[in-house]
Amino acid sequence: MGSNLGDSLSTILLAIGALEKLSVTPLKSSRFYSTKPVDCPLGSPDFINVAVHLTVSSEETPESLLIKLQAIEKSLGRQLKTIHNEARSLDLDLILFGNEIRNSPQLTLPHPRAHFRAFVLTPLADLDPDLRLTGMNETVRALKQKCSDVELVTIVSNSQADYPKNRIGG
Ligand code: PH2
Ligand code: MG
Ligand code: MG
Repeated sequence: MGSNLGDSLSTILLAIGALEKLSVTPLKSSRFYSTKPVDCPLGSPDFINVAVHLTVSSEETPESLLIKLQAIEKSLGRQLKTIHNEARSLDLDLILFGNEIRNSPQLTLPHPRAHFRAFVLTPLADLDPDLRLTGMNETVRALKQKCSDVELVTIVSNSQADYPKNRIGG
């Protein structure tokens, strides 16, 4: 998830709380990262990026989950966009859903740009460095090491990231 508009830290914490309700096991969160905007309009604010892992109920599909993610985005102030990658209060992207593959206009799984974006791979590697995005040979740790923009991702200070439920990998 990402936010670069408004009180991003509060928004992200509220989003994690909402996502926790969709998970049948305790939600796992990465550390919180401050990241430089990638492919965004000039002068865009920095983002906070976080990755979370949920275990959804057996009836949940990528499509049904996406609808719920979009509802959470909307409830936390996401506006309809007018400019490509303009600043947004909250972006909840599905990176991976088990081994599901999708190529529809609504949804591409795994996320089509996750494997080369440090702002995705760095939090993802917190959750599971040995994870392989479906269809990829390399682990997220290896992909992250190959990222040229990896230096543009910094860990938000512990005081801010110290959300009570913020756990790495468990
Ligand atoms: N999301 C984008 C485009 N660029 N850059 C950063 N640093 N973080 C993001 O979450 C992000 C981005 C499209 O959704
Ligand atoms: Mg996105
Ligand atoms: Mg999105």
